[in-house]
Amino acid sequence: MTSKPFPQDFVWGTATSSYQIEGAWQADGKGESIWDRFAHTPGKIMDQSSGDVACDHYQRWPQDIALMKELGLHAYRFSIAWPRILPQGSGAVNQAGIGFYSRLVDGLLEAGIVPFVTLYHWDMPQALQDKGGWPQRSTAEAFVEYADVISRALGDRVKHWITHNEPWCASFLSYQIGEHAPGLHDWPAALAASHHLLLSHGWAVPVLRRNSPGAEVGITLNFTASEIATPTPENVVAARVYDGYFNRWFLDAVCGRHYPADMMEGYRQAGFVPAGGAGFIQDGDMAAIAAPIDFLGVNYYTRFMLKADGNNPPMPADDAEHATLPRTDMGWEIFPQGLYELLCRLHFEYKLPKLYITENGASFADGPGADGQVHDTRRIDYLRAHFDAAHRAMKAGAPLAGYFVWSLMDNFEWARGYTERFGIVWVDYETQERMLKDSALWYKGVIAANAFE
Ligand code: IFM
Repeated sequence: MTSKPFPQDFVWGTATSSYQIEGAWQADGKGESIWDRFAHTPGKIMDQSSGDVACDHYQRWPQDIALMKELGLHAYRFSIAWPRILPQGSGAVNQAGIGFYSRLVDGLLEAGIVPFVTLYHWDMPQALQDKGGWPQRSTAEAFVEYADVISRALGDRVKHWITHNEPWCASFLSYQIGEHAPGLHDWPAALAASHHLLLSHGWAVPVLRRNSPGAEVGITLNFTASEIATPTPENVVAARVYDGYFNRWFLDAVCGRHYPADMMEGYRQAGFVPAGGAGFIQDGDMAAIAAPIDFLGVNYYTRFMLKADGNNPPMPADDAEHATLPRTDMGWEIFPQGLYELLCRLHFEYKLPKLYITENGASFADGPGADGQVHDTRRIDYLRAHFDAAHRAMKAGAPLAGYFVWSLMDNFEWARGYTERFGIVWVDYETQERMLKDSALWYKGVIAANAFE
């Protein structure tokens, strides 16, 4: 096999998020988040679990940094729990929460690991949801206050900021599909939420730049390949619509192309936005959302196989019959070619200045075997195939600057609780012991060589 080298300054990292790993849900003045409330509501989480303890990273972060160092990671992407900083969402600041992240950042820098900080990975203060949450414009205003407070505190040391993680999840998955907190089934609310998430991003960008001189600022979007088996005209439209719903709605807005006209029209026809126009969009909003970014964070896992469904406008249906690729434990088809095509598309069609893969990885349940080790070869195969796709896209010109494997360690997988394991580090939730899986050792080798085979 030939060795595939990456550029000298390529950033190799791993990613996590606050609610998924920290635990300590009530510690040191933290406010309740929408995920605390949601997970504590019976029936919402598959295994009836919550992030109350999770990986106890709030206590064990020095040990977790030591693991990162052992792997030779260049960078670590984590998120800040907004309710630790502003327990009520705005107003009173909780210095103990700031202190936690300040120590974490210092610890990372001492270990030679660059912090990539995400401001919002879904754990909004419940107090803001009580006032309506993301469908309300005031939540975007509160977010900017939060961005200001935390970037004033950390902006001297943190030089990579991500405003939001996967606004599709924070809006449609949460307010329309109802699988994530706060668990609503309301299309108009989801559309307004998506707009206010993006607006809060656009408003926060100049604030982050002001408080963190020289920093790189971006946003992370999640993308899925929208595939069809048979290219009938109806199916081609179905794929385009799904791409509009999941990908273009966010990407076009951030890139200054406004919301896609075809999607807006579809939503109008379905009655999700009023005939007179989307009332949640005010003058100047689209320009604010299009604030220039230094990079786009790309999260990619899988493809969706789709077919037209005339009974369910404007959404297509799953084409389960043709979704025949091998799957991860999430049930997601393994489709590395989609990552190659995505990175090329972002480069050639959207001309983005810089890309980081801020998440990519696989859930496989493999645990310790007879020898006590975790031989997660399927995860290694998954990562290798996706590294290869990224490598090919870079050869084609995509400005990919780094890759963050999801996830550093097994953690709370949202509505699926602890039933899924995405980590390259095994976590024993009884003892909180951590153990490097084979994939972590393999990744360590990739980082050391700056190449893979
Ligand atoms: O665990 C999540 C993460 O929080 C956001 N992106 C997808 C991951 C796997 O589902």
